[in-house]
Amino acid sequence: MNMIDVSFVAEQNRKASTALDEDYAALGAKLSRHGVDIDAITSKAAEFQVAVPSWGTGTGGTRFARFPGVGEPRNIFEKLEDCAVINQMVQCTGAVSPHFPWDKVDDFSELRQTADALGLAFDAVNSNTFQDQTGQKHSYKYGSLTHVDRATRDQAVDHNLECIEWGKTLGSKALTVWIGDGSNFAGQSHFQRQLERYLESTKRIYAALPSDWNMFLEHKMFEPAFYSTVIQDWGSSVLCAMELGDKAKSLVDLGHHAPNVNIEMIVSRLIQFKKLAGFHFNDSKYGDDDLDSGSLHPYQQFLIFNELVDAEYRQQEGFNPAYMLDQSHNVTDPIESLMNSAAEVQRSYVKALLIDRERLYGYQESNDALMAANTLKAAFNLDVEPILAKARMQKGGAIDPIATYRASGYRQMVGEKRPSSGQSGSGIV
Ligand code: PSV
Ligand code: MN
Repeated sequence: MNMIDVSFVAEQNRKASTALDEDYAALGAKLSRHGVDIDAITSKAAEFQVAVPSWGTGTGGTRFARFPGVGEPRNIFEKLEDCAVINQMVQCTGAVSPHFPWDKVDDFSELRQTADALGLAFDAVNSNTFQDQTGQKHSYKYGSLTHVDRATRDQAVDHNLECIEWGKTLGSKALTVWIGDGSNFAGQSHFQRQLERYLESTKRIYAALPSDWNMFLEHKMFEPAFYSTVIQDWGSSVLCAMELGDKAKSLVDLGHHAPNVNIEMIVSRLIQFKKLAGFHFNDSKYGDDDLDSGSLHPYQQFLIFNELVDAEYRQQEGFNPAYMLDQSHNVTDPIESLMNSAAEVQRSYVKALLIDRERLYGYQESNDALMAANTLKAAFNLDVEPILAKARMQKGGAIDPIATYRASGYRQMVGEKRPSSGQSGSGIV
């Protein structure tokens, strides 16, 4: 089922198709001079997928304020409708990652059927033991999976187990575990005992994973704990993943590192040791800003994809990362930000496909630093928009997703249908 009239999208595309054909032919001619077949790259672009976080469809906020948008989704069913619009326009976001209990429903089979009808699947399920829920017996104020109190740890483990059960019904294949556990004062927590408790809890969760599932361990340097965080970096994350077993891997959220950290190198290390779970894509200036992917550091994102495409090119064993967005949209229409971000991630992938890899290896082997750097830049500097637009159009999406979405009047329509409930399942994240 399409949320926006298919003939309307076709009509919008018709207006832009002559210009696209011209641009595509020009780029095709340029690439063919370097022995690259543009149609082959477009087919790869068309296969690319990045999942959308259900919580990203609501307007985000900071700890100071949240400024709700018009027609925000009030429950997971409405979030799915918005995700279907995003996928209809960009055609590379066919899966949604749910967060529990924000997206908890009475009937998970019904939820799966609804998603099916909208042409959507479910990506990794996310547990939430960083907030207290109404009526919850034990508070997570001082931690969850690592809490000093066994009953609190049990409650957090049980929540992860129920997430797996719900995920099974939804067709998910992974559980993402991010905890806010840590400390705010030096001396507040015993680092080693705290990590021992983490391992004890996560081993119980790991034991409940179906055989074809993975467990993604997400690290984050700080926040909400500001002195120490239990899984603060990829080192702690990968050590724990190694301790747990093959199905446990490290998930890289781009905003969860110290400023200036060489994230692409972390990615390379994780690939080498078959421990790369995947990504939460976003961008950041200062910390975990959750800005739109590629909005500030498109070159960094491209360098990450250079590593990913290199692994693909060399057919690295066990390489199968999960791609997902994890952003907070405070001042934009979340649908627009998610469409734009998905396209930006896809753009990095396509540019990385265009790196002349054999030439790059040659420069690396002959210590030609300048030409190695220029080889990367040559691909990054290409305008690959015609490839992205063509891939979208061939699959029934929009040549210009933002313009088509705006012209469709979808936001105004849901604005009338969804009066504000005054609260939202997402928001200050
Ligand atoms: C934590 O900052 C995080 O990146 C985790 O992925 C959470 O699940 C998500 O944001 C939503 O709060
Ligand atoms: Mn994240």
